[in-house]
Amino acid sequence: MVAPSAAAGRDMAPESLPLGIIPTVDMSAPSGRGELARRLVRACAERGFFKAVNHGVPPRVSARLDAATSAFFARPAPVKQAAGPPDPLGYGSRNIGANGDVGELEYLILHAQPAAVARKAMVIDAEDPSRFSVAVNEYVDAVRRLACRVLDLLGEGLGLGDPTSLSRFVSAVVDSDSVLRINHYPTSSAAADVSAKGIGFGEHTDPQILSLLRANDVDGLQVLLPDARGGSGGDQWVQVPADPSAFFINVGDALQALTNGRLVSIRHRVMASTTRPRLSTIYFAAPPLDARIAALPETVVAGAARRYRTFTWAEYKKAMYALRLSHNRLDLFHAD
Ligand code: GA4
Repeated sequence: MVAPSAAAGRDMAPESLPLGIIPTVDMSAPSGRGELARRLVRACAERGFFKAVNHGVPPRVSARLDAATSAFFARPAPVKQAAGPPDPLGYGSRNIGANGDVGELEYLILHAQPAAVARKAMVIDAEDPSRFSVAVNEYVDAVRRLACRVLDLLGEGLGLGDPTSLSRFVSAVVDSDSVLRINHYPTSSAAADVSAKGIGFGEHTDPQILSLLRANDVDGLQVLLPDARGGSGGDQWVQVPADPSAFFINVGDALQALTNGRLVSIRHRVMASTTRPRLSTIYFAAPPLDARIAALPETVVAGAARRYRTFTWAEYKKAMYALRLSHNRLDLFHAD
């Protein structure tokens, strides 16, 4: 990787600065909204992800959720199991999905919708369910706002006639199919399970529109960067250094389809740490079940073909639950 030099930084417009392997985007837009929109498009087109700083999600909202979820993971196993099995939402341990994928973690997947959260909260925090619901709902409101802001900026940067065309897929509260996933990777002794080979969560792309991940200060997230040198060295797994104050935001399969492949859904995985537990929280911004996913006309470059056939989010989910974690499921939706 070639780091941008200070001299280059002084003379160049921010959008033409080298992206760096892990593009960092200051969401407070010190160089103006247009620059921010262009930089986000570049990051999502060339890398499929970026690190968002000054993102506007209040630290106390994140801290309150982390306290609630850490308290849950500290409960005895039978109490946690009462919030499972993950069918597909709920508490789960080691098993990921229904098709044999296994990871070194326990997790909680919640439908990010107040009525669903309230139902689960009765099992998760029977003593004071509203304590849990309030923490989750506040967090979901804040990250949904951030997701919509990013999508509006991407809409602007992509030159969409209606720049809100993307955020409208994920802004609904009641019809939302968005999910909140909290992953707890316990300390693992490498000797304890040699078969796991250090994989905390196996490689995959996220199926939804946009994923917003925040984690504690324990490394583990890795992204697969396409070989920039044209095939000589192959794709490379790159470690994303932890930063609890930032959000790591990635493009999902549905956003790749909506932009005809202009924005790319990146493959990523989590390697388990052997020394300290990792806690991560991911908001998967998804469309309503009946939403039709088709390339927005402005993203289909003149003369180019549509890469994917139109599908509904419900159809895509059916395929995703039928396949293994690492499957390249968008391949099934290629236009003929
Ligand atoms: C990957 C992204 C999210 O964690 C998730 C996962 C889901 C699950 O754990 O139930 C899936 C996986 C994810 C895609 C393929 C299927 C479904 C596990 C699996 C093997 C919650 C999601 O939406 O898709």
